[in-house]
Amino acid sequence: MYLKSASIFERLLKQGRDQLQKVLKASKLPLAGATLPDKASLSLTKEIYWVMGNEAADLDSIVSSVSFAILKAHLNDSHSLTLPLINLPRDDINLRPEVLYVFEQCQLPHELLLFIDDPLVLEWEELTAKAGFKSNFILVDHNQLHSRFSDWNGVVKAIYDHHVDEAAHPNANPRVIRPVGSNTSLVVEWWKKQHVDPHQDILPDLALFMLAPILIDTVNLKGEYGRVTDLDVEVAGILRSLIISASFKGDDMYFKSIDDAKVSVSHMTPNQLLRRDFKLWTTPISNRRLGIASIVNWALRDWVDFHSQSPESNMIKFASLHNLDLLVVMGSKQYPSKDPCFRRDLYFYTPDHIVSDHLAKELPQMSELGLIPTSISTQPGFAFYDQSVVSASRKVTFPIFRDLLDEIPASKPQ
Ligand SMILES: [Mn+2]
Repeated sequence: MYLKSASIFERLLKQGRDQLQKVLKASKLPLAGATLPDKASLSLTKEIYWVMGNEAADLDSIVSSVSFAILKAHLNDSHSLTLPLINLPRDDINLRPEVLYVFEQCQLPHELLLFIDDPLVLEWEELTAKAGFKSNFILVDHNQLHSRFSDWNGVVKAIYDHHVDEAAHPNANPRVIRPVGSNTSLVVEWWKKQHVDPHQDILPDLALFMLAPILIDTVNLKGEYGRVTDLDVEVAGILRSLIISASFKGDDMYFKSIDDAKVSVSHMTPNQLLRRDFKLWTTPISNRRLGIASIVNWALRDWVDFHSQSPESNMIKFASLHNLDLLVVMGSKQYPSKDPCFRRDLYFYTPDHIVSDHLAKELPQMSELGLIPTSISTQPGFAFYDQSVVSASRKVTFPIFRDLLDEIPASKPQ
C-alpha cells in the first residue's frame, strides 16, 4: 500500500489547527487588548504561511493551494507550516460540485480545510489587525493580495500565477507569473525544481488531484481552444504516468466526469440552488426589487424529488431574505431520452397581489417565451409555467419582467 496524500493532508491540517490555537492562546485572544505573542511562546510554533488561491476559488485555485501545501509538507520542512486557506465561506464549497467531486475521487477529506469564515481564521485575522502580527502569504492563481486581507498585515512571500502581472509585491521570491493553461502546472514545475529525492515522486492520488484542473482549464488539453501550453502537456504527461487509481480510465473520461459534476445540483439545499446563479436588479421606474435565479440541470419537479417538499416555502423565504418584490426562477434541464431533450420551466413568486395579477395576465401572451401554465400551486402570489421557447435565457426574460413591473405604479412609499 502506498502512502496516501490524505494522510499528509490530515496531519498538516491538524498540525495547522494546533499551531493556530497555540499562537492565538499565547496572544490572549479574544480578550480585549490583544498582545503580541512573546518570543517564548512563538518559538514553540513554526512560522505559518498561508497559501491561497483567487477569489473566484475555482478548481484550479483550490487544487493549486492544497497541492502546494501537501507537497511542501511532503518536503518535511521543519521551520514553517504552509496551510492552504480557501478563499470562500465554508458553505460556498457546495456551490462547486466539481471541486467536491475531485476531492472525493482523490479521497481527500475537504471538511478539514480552513475557510475564510472559520472561527480560527477569523481569530487570526483579529490578532493580526489588533496586534500588528504579520501574516505570510504565498499567492497561487492570482498575483495581488485582495483588499479583503488588508487587516492581515499580509507579506506576500511568493507568487505562482498564470494571470496578467499586476506588478504588485515586487519582493515576492520566487515571483513566477507566466501565461500557462492551468496554474496547477506551475505548482508541478515548482515541485520539479526542488531537486528532491528523485524517488520521492508526487503521490499517485495527488497526481490524480492535480491533473483535474489541468484538464478542465485546457479543455482536455485540446489545442483548438487556445488554452493549452507546452508546460501543461508536459505536466499532464508526468502526472498521468504516476496515477495508479483503477478508477482512472484516461483523460477523456476523467475530464467528462468532472465536467458533468459541474452541473450536478442534487446535493444542494434549496437556498444554495437559488443563490448559485442569482441576479438582482432595481427597476428604473417603479423602483422594485427584481431577482432572477437561474438553475441549470433542474426542473420544477426536482424540488419535490430532491427536497420532498414543494418550492413555495423556499421561494417565500428566499424572497424575504433578499427583500424582493418579485422572485423569478428559471429552470433548465437536459432529458437525453425525451423529445425535445432540452426543456425550460419558469415560475415566480411575489408578495404583491397587484403584481401577481398583472404578470399572470400578461406573461402567457409573451410569444418570446411561449409560457404554458402548469397547475402546480394554488397559493396566492405564485405561478408556474413550462417555457416552450427554450432559447429564451435570462437575457430575454430580464427586460420582460423589468418592463412588466414598470407598467404598474409603485404602491409602496419610495
Ligand atoms: Mn487559474
